[in-house]
Amino acid sequence: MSRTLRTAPILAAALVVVVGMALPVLAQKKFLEKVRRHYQLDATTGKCTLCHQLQPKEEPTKENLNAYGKDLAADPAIKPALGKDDEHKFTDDELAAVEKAAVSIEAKDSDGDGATNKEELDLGSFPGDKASTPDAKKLEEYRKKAKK
Ligand SMILES: [Ca+2]
Repeated sequence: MSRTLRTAPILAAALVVVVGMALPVLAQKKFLEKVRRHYQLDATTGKCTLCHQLQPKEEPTKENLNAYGKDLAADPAIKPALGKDDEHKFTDDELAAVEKAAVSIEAKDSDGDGATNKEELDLGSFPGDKASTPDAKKLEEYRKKAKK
């Protein structure tokens, strides 16, 4: 085997890594981090599909936001953080705007499944997916506690 043939797969792999890093699709990863920390989300809901409706291998973009992602993007509080495509350039204020928008839509039921966004985030279901709802009993207990 020639030297060129042996190094080709390595070069190809390196190229995939470089191209992968350059894609703007991860621009809003910092948004997710912010929301994940605020609600102390675990790996179940603290991921891209919190705000995006994704087909297998599909990357999160502003075109495939789910109901919760759309409400978040439409909230006036998030404005300062929108329109940037480099996650490294978000200021603390801009990221605080994302958190503010998330809090501002807490009482909404984005996916229309009967549980508010906050209830879903606190109970570990997806606020943007109608098929994902909090356990009825847990939701009842949660609401009783919230009233106290
Ligand atoms: Ca809901």
